[in-house]
Amino acid sequence: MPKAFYVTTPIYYVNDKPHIGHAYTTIACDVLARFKRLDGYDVKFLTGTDEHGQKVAKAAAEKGVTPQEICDLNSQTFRDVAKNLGISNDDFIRTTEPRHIAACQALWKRLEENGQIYLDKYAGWYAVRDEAFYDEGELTKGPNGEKLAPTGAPVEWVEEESYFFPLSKWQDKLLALYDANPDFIGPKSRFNEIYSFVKGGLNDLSISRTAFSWGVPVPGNPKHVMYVWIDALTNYITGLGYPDESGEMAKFWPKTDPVALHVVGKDIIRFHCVYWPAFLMAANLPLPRRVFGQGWWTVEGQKMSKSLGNAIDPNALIEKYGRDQLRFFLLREIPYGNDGDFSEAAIAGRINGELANAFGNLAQRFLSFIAKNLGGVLPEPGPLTDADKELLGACRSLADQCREAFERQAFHDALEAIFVVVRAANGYVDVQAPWALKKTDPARMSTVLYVLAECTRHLAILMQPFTPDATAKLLDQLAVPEGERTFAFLGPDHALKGGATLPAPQGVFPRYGDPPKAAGKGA
Ligand code: ME8
Repeated sequence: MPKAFYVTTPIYYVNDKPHIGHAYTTIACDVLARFKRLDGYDVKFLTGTDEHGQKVAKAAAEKGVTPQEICDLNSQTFRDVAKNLGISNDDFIRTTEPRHIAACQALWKRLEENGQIYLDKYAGWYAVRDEAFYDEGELTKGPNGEKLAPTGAPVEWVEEESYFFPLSKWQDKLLALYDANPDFIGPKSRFNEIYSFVKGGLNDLSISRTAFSWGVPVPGNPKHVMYVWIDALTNYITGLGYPDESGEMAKFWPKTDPVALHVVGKDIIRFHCVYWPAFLMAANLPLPRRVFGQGWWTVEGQKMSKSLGNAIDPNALIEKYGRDQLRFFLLREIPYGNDGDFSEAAIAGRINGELANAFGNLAQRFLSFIAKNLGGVLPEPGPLTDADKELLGACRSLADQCREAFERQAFHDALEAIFVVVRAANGYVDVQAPWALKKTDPARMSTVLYVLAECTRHLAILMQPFTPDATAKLLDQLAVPEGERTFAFLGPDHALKGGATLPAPQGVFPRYGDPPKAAGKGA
């Protein structure tokens, strides 16, 4: 039985269009999903849109359209961006779908049956922008003396009848969960942040609203709609068929040995690491395995926002640099989990320095040599020297290094390990100088070319999650059959077969800034 892996992005609010911050999370999840599929896991990858709540209702009213219209329009935009980014999600959930409304109502009823919901009155502060309640003590003062949420969002005073979830009673259970599972929250800094927040004591949570109607009706009392976060978090199990607890729920949300990874921005870890596990425990449902809170991108030092008009459209970057290049850049540039500042100058540097000059050039150097001098036939290797063994040994240890890094969502560590080998392989070409061996020692030349091809096969297979289009082309050029591109083929029993005819080489990682016709030409 293959092992199961379930990965989810946050579901994005449809009040606005997707920008590079959303694309970042979705790309990270796509890379995780692709990696695990290549490693033999049975993977489910879910993304989607969060369509209820006051924020979306307000955005619709400002545009003079119905909430459903703005949802339909912007949800499609998120879907289109995902397609353009080459995202391999298995499902796309919209919280306005009947399957989701049914799941939310089923979860609500279950909480109610378990005595985990009570009716009372909420009087306090609410920030529509964050869709979050705040205590008086958390608020700060804005430039005009106005009250602001700690995120800077404006707050309004709300007083209404509301259903509550007794979150305060779950403090000990949550702390016990974190103590028993130190990997439940990553990276470590976010674990510490959540731990001390919960340790500081929890208030019961208002989980319904009556001031507006754009939400999932509370079963038995449709004057109330569910608080958008209980609705939104439920998407992760709607996507598995909840309330049906067999099928995908049993596989990807198992009672023991959980397999689900929620990747979210650091802005919403409290919802995922405190509220969500508390709701699940209160409903006697299993838990996810881990929540990873990624860092925040600013643009030229500033927060990306609609009002500043500096939100970066991922489609424009794909158009300009290419989608593999954008995917690679975002995960290579900043250690995953840290904040980063986005600047276009850095993209070109990464593309040219690493994809084109280091990796692309490595492949083109030996592939064009084989095409020109050996009629495109991959040579058979002769006896291996220490240098050959060292390079091949470095390649063979890469998959495990990447697996270890992926367990921590440390894409930057996996990529660094890969690029250590790319640089070693380029050094090997320089030292072995196959072009010089052509006249002096053709047998040795054949071995060197073979070792380079085999090394590139490893690198290309492991780079597939990051740069799927280019590596597919590169593996075609190495004549690696489509069914032999998984990590199972990186083991000691598999290697390229000498004598294979290789297709005509073609650059797969063009330099940014070169005229198109020169793109991808290796040295
Ligand atoms: O919070 N840098 O949706 P949302 C990095 N609907 N990541 C960023 C980013 C930035 N500047 N801006 C956004 C919501 N993100 C809820 C989620 S889940 C049950 C409900 C990413 O549209 C980051 O992952 O505001 C963040 O958590 C997510 O987009 C929030 O998207």
